[in-house]
Amino acid sequence: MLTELEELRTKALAELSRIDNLSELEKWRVRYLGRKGALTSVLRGLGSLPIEDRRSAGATANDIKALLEAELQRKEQGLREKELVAVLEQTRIDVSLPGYPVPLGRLHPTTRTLREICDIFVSMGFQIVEGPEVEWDYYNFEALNIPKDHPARDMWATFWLDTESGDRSRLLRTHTSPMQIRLMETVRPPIRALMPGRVYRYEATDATHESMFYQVEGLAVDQGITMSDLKGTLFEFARRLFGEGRKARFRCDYFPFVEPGVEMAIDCFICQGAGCRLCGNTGWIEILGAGMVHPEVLRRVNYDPDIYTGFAFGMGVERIPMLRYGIDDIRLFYGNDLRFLKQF
Ligand code: YSA
Repeated sequence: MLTELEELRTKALAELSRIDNLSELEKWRVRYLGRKGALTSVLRGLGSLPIEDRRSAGATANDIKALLEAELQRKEQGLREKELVAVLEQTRIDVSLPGYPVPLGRLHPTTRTLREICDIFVSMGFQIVEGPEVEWDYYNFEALNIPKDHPARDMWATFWLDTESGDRSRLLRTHTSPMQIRLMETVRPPIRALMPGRVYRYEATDATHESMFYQVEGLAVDQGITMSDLKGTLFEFARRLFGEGRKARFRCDYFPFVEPGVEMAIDCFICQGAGCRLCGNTGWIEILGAGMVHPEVLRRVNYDPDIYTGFAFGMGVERIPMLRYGIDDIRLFYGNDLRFLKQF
C-alpha cells in the first residue's frame, strides 16, 4: 500500500508540473482529489488493511492528500496570475498616444456681440432685464403712444397671432420697446436698464433687413436726465465698441414714444463714407433709434413728467458685427452656413 501511495504521489506531482491552463488543472483535481479520484479510492480501501498497517498507511495517505491540495492551490494561483498578465498584455493602453481631438464649439457672432454690448452698458451701471417675445398690442403699440390706426404703425410690419379669429391683440413683438412699459409698470425711478431680445418683422429681407433679428433696448429714467446724457452714453458706447477711428452721428428721427427722437448711424465700413450698395449710397449705416421718453408714455405708467425725464434707445444687434467684421449681407447670420459661422 505504501509503495502504491508513493507512486501515486510521484505521478500526480509530475502531471501537475506539466499543466499550463486552468481547465487541465480542474481535470487533474477530479482525477486525484475528486470523490471518485485515485487518492480518495486509496483512502476508502484503508478499511480492508490489517489493523497494524492501517495506521501508517492512513497517515501517509493523509499527508499526500494535504500535499496535493497545497500544490493544487499553489498551481491555481500561479495560473490565474499568468492569465491576468496575458489579458492585461492584450488590452494594453498606451497612455502616451495623443487623444482624439474634441471639436470645440464657438459662440454665434450675434451672441458674442450681445455679450459685448451688455458688458459695456453694465459697466456704466445698467441692469439687464428680459421679457416676452409674444406680446400684447397694448405693450407693443398702444402704451408707446401708437394708438390703433395710427400711421406710425406702418413703421413696424407686424406678425399678428390669432389671425383666424380676426383678433388683433396678440403679436410677435416688432421691437424691444414694449419692455420699457413692462419695466416702468413694475419699478419706480431711478432706472438704468438694458433689455436685449429677439424681434420679428413681417417684411421682405435684403442685405440689411431680416424678418427675425435682435435688438437691445436701453432705458434711463430719473430726475434731471437730458438729451446730452443720451448723446454722451451712446457716443461713449460707440467709442468703446468700434474704437476711436469710426465716426458716429445723430440725426433727427420720429418715433411716437420719444420727443425729440433721433437715429444714430456709424460711417460705412465698406466705402468709408463714400457711398455703396450696403449703405444705400449714404455713407452711413443706421444702428439705432433713440430719444427722450415722451411725457405721454411716462404718464401712462404713472410717472409724473414734471418730476421725471428719461432717455431710451433701441439698437439692431446684427448691424454691429456687420460693421465690425465687414459682413455685407445680414441673411448670412441665420442661414446656418458653417463656412460663415466658423470664421468667428
Ligand atoms: C427708438 C426710440 C426709443 O426711445 C427706443 C427705441 C427705438 C427704436 C425703435 N423701437 C425701433 O425699433 N426702431 S427701428 O425700427 O428703426 O429699429 C431699430 C434698429 O433695429 C435699426 O436702427 C436697425 O439697426 C435695426 N433694424 C430695423 N429693422 C431691421 C433691423 N435690423 C435687421 N433687420 C431689420 N429688418
